[in-house]
Amino acid sequence: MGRDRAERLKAAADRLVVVANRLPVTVAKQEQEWTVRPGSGGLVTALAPVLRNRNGLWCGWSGTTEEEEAPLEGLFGEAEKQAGFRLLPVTLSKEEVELFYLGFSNETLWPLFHDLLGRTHFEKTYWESYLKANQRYASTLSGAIDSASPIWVHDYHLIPLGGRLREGGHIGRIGFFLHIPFPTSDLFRRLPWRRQLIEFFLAYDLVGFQTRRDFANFIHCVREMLPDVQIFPGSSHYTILLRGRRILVQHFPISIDFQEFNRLAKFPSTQEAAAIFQDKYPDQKIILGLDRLDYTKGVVPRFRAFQTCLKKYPDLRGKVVLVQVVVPSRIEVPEYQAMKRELEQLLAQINGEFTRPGWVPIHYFFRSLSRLELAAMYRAADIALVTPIRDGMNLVSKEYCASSPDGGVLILSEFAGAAEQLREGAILVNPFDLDGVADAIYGAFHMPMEEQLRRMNHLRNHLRQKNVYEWVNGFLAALQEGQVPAASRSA
Ligand code: GDG
Repeated sequence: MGRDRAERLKAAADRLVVVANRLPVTVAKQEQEWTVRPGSGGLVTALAPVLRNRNGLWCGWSGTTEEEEAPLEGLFGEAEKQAGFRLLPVTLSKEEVELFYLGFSNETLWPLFHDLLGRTHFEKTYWESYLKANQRYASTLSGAIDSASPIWVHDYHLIPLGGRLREGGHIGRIGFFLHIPFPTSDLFRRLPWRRQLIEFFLAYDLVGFQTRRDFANFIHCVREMLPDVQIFPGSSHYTILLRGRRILVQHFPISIDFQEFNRLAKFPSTQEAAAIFQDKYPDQKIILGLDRLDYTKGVVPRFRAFQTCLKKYPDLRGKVVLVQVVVPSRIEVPEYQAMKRELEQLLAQINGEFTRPGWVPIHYFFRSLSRLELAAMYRAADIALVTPIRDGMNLVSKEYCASSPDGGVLILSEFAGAAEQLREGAILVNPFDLDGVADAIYGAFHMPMEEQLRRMNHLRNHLRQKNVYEWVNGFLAALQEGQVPAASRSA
């Protein structure tokens, strides 16, 4: 091998490419002028330093459509300088946004993978657009990166991307991480394109899931749909051999920047904002709900459980308040609008039933929060009520613990991926069991401070270790090595 070629390959292998549905910036048009704002959130924060160190590139949809003709080339210079890595935008057509993004991604895979068969739409045009859009991501990437660079693909919008990149001649390692749950084979089998989708998963070198349950479900589906593959279980992973290729399947529970939330919670400005917030609810314990507007987050059953609690335990009336923040999301989708209406009707009914002078049981905010507001709410809440009916992980539950150095109680759905890790310190509930959730609220209300601190310290110690940096490093190490030590392999 010539020296130049060897050097080129080394430089390419050192470079990290991340692909996600969206870029970590928001592009918007304000009064005829296009603007780019940096994005926030755990994934961006955790990946940014790695991308900076590894001459990185992040590829994703700009959020604009072809028809809008945003001058993207000239737009990202400043954002790239600030981020410290390259941004590679993919532009989708209006039709692709409807069929690929809102359609197959959010009306087919999202509900099916969250066990909601009744909400799942099976449309051939959605599937075709999904394939086409993934091809568009692949073509955009192939023209911009070296074929030897490692690539980390994120989430359900892009399952076919690895296969498409291989067809285009990519030789570097490609890993995939699924942020949402993977369903049981009984559910997955309903998908008309199930076999193709499983084959697409197996085009990667590494496939990562949030929990043990997710990867066990996936392995079960592979066994059922491709009886000829060889599967070797290990202690915390599986190795699949398919047509001479080795695919590693493992779980990597995503986490948060613990130190950042912990630090923010202790800032004087956060403590001040938290105290002002608490003063609005004198002599009441604050129960916090914070979720994107999404039917998987279980806000409607949560309201019903709170109603059950107020009926079952009248002594709590006037002494607790449920502060529910719903952050606008996918609001253009009719199902999300319907959910918002249902939620607001129920809210009016519960508040109508129980409000009395000086006390309103549910305080509802439909808006997003600044980081300071978020930190202050976490800090001020006596109880966090996190009850999704299904969730890949759920970062809110982890952020609440990191922001609660002085106690607080986490009530957590057993159907959130986070329950696998947080079961020892949290009170686990089945969100469909309204009485059970009501009892958990009552128990949390009366939990002595000593027990709160014992549980919370346990949760915080866990999250201090298992933070988002550990998650990034774990995934990238597995992607790089591509194999696990021989000792942990067994047939
Ligand atoms: C998917 C999976 C998985 C929310 N509102 C505001 C705000 N947030 C931040 C929270 C938290 C994040 O958004 C929400 O994360 P979740 O994990 O709870 O939920 P999804 O958005 O559904 O995420 C999920 C996750 O991917 C990661 O793999 O855990 O299961 O569904 O970080 O803090 N932040 C601010 N203002 C808000 O109004 N600043």
